Amino acid sequence: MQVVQGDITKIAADAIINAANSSLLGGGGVDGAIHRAGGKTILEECKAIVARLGRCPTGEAVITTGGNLPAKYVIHTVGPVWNGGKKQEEEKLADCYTNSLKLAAAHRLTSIAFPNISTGVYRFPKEKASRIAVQAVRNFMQGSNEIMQVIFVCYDEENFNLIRKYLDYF
Ligand code: AR6
Repeated sequence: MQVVQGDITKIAADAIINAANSSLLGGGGVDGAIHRAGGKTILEECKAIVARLGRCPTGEAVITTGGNLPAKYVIHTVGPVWNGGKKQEEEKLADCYTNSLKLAAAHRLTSIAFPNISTGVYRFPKEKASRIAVQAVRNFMQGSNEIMQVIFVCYDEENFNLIRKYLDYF
């Protein structure tokens, strides 16, 4: 596991993870940036997934190609909206990381880049979210035979410092 500060749309990984919403139709934040940089094929693929499977539930993940991005694939996961912590927000956030990695493994993808899911518009406390992110990725790696390179791509310095702290800590 590694951490960098920067823009995830510039990362040439096998897959980058998108912090989407259940509609999979795009939005602001990292979702908006990925759709803008990746072009319309990503949105078309998302619409086809919703037509087939319905909206994407919180904590789950789906995969599309990377369109015009340097990444080969985009894994779209829906983070929980923070509502005080009594609505299974922590479990759902861990599910986002675990289910994204399961999907990546199923597609034989080995380099994966994550943003700080739910820590923007969805208001998840950054400290808690960083601990959950690092623990969920570590648990997945320890429990599977997959050899994966996971990079946390933090847009802001606060998240960068927190992820760095938890990478050292665990
Ligand atoms: N690269 C990496 N990280 C980024 C980038 C980027 N280009 N841009 C923003 N971030 P948010 P959420 C960081 O709000 O909280 C959307 O409208 C940002 O600093 O993008 O999961 C969706 O459609 C923050 O730390 O996602 C949903 O409706 C982190 O990405 C809703 O927002 C996540 O912030 C999802 O909310």
